[in-house]
Amino acid sequence: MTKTRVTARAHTNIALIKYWGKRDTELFLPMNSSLSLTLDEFYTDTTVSLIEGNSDQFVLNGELQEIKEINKISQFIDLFRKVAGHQSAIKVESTNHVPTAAGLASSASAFAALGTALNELFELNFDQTTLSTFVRQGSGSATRSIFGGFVEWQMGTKSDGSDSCANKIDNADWNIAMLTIPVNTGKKEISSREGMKLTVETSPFYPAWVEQAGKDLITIKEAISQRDFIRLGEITEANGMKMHGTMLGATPPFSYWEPLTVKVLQRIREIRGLGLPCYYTMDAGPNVKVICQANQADQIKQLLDDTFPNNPTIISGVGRDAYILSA
Ligand code: 2P0
Repeated sequence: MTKTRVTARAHTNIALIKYWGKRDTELFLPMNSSLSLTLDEFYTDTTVSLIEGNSDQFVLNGELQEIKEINKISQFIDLFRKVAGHQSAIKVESTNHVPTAAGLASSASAFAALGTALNELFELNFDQTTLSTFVRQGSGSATRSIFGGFVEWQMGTKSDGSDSCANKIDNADWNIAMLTIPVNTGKKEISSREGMKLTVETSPFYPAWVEQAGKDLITIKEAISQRDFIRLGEITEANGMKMHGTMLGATPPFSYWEPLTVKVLQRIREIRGLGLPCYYTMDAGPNVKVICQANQADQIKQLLDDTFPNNPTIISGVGRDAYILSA
C-alpha cells in the first residue's frame, strides 16, 4: 500500500421508491428494490488514515466516539481489510455537512464516504457497483449514495448479497430539485432499523407493500425515461404514503407523523393546486421532502416559508457520485 491517508465525499439521498424491510439483517438485503435522488446540499466528508496499534479510532464532527460506535465502524472496515489482506488499524475522521436543522439521517452518506475512502486507501479498485454492495453492509440506504442522480438499488436474488447493488439510471439533469421542510429535528423514538423490522414481522399490510413497491419501481423508471415530471411526482408521493401505511398495521402500531407534518402535506397539496407541480415524500421521521422542478423551487420555498416561518425550507439540487477529495 502506497497511500496512508485518503479523504472522500459522498452525498445523501432521498428515496422516491422506499426501502422498507430486510430479508437478511446481517447482510442488509432488502425485501424490495428502491430508487432515490442524490442531493447535492447534504454530504459527508471522511478521512481514513493508517495508524499504529491494534485499535481503530473514530472522530465524528470533531468528537472522539465511544467504543460502541468504534466497534460498528471497525466491523465495517473489516469487510475491506479482509479483501485487502491488511490488518492495519485505521483512524476515521468524519464530518457531516447535513444541517442539524434538516433532520436528515446521515448514515447513507456516512457509509458511502467511508467505503469510498477505504476502497482507495487499500487500493481495492472496486468499481462503483461492487463498492455499493460493500457499503450496503454499513447501512442499506448507503448503497444508493455511491451514485449521483436517480439511482436504483436492485434487491438482488443471491443469498450472499453480491447482486444487491446500486446503479445510476439517470443523471436527473432535467430541472429537478428537492425541498426539505424540517418539522422536528430531534432524535426519533423508533429507529428506521427497528421500525422496518417491526413492520416486516407484524404488519398484515407488509406483503401488499412489497408487491406495490415492485410495481411502483417499474412505472417510475418509465416516467424517468420519458422525463415525465408529473408522473414521477405522483408515483413518489403514493409510494411514500404506502410505506407509512404499513406502520399503522404493525403490532404495536406506530407512526412518525406529527401534527405539523399533516399541515405541511396539506399545504403542499394547496401549492400544487396553484399550478406548481410538487410532490411530497417522508422517511422514518416527521420531516417532509418535496420533489419539484428546479426553476420553481424558490417560489415554492417562499410559499412554504410564508406559512411555516419557524421551519424554513431547505432547497437542494441534484448530487453527484461519491468521489475522492484527496489521496
Ligand atoms: C429509504 N429509509 O429508502 C428508507 C425509507 C427510511 C425510510 O433507508 O437499517 O438507515 O441501516 O439499512 O438505510 C433508512 O434506513 O437502514 C432508510 P439500515 P437505513 O431511504
